[in-house]
Amino acid sequence: MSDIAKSATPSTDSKPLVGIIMGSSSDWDVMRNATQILDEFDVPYETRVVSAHRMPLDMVEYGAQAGPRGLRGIIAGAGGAAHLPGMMAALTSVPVFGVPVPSRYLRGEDSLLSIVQMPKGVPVATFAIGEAGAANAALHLIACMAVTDEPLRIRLEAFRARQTQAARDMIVPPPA
Ligand code: RP5
Repeated sequence: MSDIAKSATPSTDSKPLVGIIMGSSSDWDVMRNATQILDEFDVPYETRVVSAHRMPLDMVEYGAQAGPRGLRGIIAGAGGAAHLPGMMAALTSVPVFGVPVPSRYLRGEDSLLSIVQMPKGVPVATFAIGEAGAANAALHLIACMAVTDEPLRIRLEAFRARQTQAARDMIVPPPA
């Protein structure tokens, strides 16, 4: 195992199928929304800070190892001049799901535009700014995996059915 893999935190003893990386530990409050979804679906993952500008060589190693280590997808969150998702997509053919993290001054609009505006040829699937984006990145990765994983597809359908029922049960105004 490489050093970069050793320094990632696995969610379980199982081999991680998903890498959740972020530019800083300050991104965790947003990115943990992706981990919560993967936990709910029992999809093993690892979490790791991989800063594109503070540790570029580690980022290169992580990208180079992602495929050989068996990762099926990488959820990458970053804020500001958010180049981590795009650089990761450049380093591996493992699909990259980008999460724009809200920034201090531009509320994450800078992060969103940095991640979504990839030039033709190296795509990053880009999600909403913040918590919803992190959760949806995990749900979309699960949907991709579920195409060839019937038990996972059944769990995803059940998740959606529960969500539908919860919306039908809503009343307004909400109870105090
Ligand atoms: C980016 O810079 C990180 O993804 C984070 O969103 C932002 C600020 O990082 P810190 O200064 O809080 O470490 O690289």
